[in-house]
Amino acid sequence: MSVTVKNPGLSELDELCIETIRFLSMEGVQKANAGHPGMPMGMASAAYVLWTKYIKQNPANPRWHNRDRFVLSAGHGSMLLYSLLHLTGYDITLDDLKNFRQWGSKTPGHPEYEPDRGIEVTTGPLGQGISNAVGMAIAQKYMANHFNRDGFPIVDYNIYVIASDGDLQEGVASEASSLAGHLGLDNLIVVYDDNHISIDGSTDLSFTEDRAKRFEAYGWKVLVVEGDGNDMAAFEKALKKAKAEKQRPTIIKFRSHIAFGSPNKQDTAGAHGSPLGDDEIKLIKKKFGWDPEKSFYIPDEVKAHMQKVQAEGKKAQAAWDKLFADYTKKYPELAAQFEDAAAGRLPVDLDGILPAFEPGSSLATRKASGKVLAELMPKLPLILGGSADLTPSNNTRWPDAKDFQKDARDGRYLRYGIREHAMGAIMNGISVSGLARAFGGTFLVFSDYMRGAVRVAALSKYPTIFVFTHDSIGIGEDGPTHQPVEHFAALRAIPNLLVIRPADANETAQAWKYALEHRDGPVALLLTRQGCLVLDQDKYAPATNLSKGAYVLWRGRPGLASLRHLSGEAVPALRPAGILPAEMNKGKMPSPQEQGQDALATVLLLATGSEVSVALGAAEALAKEGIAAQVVSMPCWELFEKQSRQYKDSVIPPAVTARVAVEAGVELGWHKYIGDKGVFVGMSSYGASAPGKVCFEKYGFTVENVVKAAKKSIANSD
Ligand SMILES: Cc1ncc(C[n+]2csc(CCOP(=O)(O)OP(=O)(O)O)c2C)c(N)n1
Ligand SMILES: [Mg+2]
Repeated sequence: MSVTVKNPGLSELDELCIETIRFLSMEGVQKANAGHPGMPMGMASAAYVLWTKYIKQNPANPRWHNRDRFVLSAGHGSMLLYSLLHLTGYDITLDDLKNFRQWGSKTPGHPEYEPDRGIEVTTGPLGQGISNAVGMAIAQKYMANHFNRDGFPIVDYNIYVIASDGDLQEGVASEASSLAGHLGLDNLIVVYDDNHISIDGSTDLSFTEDRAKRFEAYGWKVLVVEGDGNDMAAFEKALKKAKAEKQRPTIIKFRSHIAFGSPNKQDTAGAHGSPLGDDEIKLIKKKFGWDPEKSFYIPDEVKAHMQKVQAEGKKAQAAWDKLFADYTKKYPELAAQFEDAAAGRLPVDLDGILPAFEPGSSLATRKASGKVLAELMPKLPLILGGSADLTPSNNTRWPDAKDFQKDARDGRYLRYGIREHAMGAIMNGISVSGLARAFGGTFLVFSDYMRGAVRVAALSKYPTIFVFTHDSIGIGEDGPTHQPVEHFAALRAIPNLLVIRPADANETAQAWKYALEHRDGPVALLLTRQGCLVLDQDKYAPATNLSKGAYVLWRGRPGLASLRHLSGEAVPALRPAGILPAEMNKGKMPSPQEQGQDALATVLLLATGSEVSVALGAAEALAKEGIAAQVVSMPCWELFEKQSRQYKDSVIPPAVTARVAVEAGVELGWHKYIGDKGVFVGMSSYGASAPGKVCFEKYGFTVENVVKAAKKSIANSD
């Protein structure tokens, strides 16, 4: 096959490799009859050079910690990444390329997080990838400072990104890039595919600001590569400059042409998201001197050349392994910490350090969370905290926390600024770094602003911890703009996201324990602004039950004396049916059976968070009237759903159809638990501008109203 070398910086073999990448990409899309051929064709040269000459990687061990990270932020160009992965020997076969976008294939329409196959993050929702990369760069800087010692650059890698017009237009990328500039993340190199085209047509339709000046203003180094997307001499010059930069992140504004080489489709929006068509593909192949009848064809010399990446990768990792072995001898504790973190092990047993909160007092769960972090964070050096400019409200900063800044890479508290969406995406980037994890706070109502990142975390099972405080109308005077009502339901609707809304301080401690030990996806902690009574764990079921998602907290029985939390008197509570003695109140209370009581309550009161105390008050009032109410704390629906049928039936007995749910949010979802005869005490409109207590009263979160609801539900059930 004859190839004309016309591009600076490329050999004949390079040209052939690039053409192979282009053609595999367009053919994958054609075979699937869906996808995005234009971007891979336009960026094939740059991606090839980056991938084969700059990115440090070991295809035999895609998780090798010291690899460079590559993020295809323009995830619609996934065939570009899959072609590179296949040609350099990752676990993507030629058949996988032919099965692009098919059910169960390793080559989904957009890259989905698969670190064992070289997919560093899920991309496709534009703006997420480049923002994840900022988190990856932060994590690299922090860990380099933490682990590296003189002569031992254990953590020493860069983050490379290919981003498109859409990436740069998205607000999340602006937020993240602004922060990256502020933090001087010189380990971040973005190649911007400046192809002047997006779906609607020319970028002149909507995107005319000076992107170079914009990034300069963010504090980035900006380099420009002109030409047709194939001047690799100029591109390499830029890459070298970017690598040498020691103060700022770099963006290379790289002029390219969508669907490069296509006689009829190049530079058209039509090449963005539709197959080029068999005839056009033949024309392209002919133009480049390829046999138009051969498809998914990889010349032997291309195979051999691109597989050299494997040998180089093995060599690079072997050198690092040797370095790490010496490091282990010299710094055994650090090396052990590194290995624990890489294996996902926490350095301490959390049970030994979780604070216990004394019953009887009132403490906002956000404040309890702050106290938990104060105990835990000094012992968890690879967890990075932060807030989107609500630190004093979110209580996310622990007493000896140090800020992460350009001149303080040993800090691990991130000042995200008022950039919720970027915070979400950056935390995701930190959480896939392999060693570090992130949590960060904002008000629950602003979870909407970061929902895009929360969803990707859930889809990809990133272990990010989202801290959402001020979780209801209980926040009071700020009014309906700041009072979440639909947000519990909105977050619970996201599959794989554990939404935990603890009832008091001790449940909050257990929620943190669960979140930190849970590595198989993100967790959202929903915390109150206002005080919540700290429940007596000797009297009620212990907060360790939180791990089951929902549990029987207490059951009133007819004629029971006042509860201590309301009246100061101590009273025995009943152990509910189906709960084993060991799981109950440290074995102090006799079971209903032992007491000769009927095992079933008359009515169930289900509640979460700050409304659990209201439900307890109502249960007591009902008990005085001779009605046995079973109070169920339900901090995490998702965990409850994972329990056995038997357990679930013991907590919410099917035979008890009189049920009330109390939650300061919308009803959506609750019918599953309260059924047709149940009554929901919650919100059906936005809140109001008034003190929190007043809001609680006006919207019916009172003992009297819950008692009324219980009686109504009992009447419904008769
Ligand atoms: C958040 C988000 N909004 C919309 C889309 C749908 N979409 C996919 S690519 C694209 C824009 C394409 O333009 P560009 O980013 O310049 O990519 P190119 O066509 O140059 O490859 C859009 C709107 C998306 N993937 N993510
Ligand atoms: Mg474009």
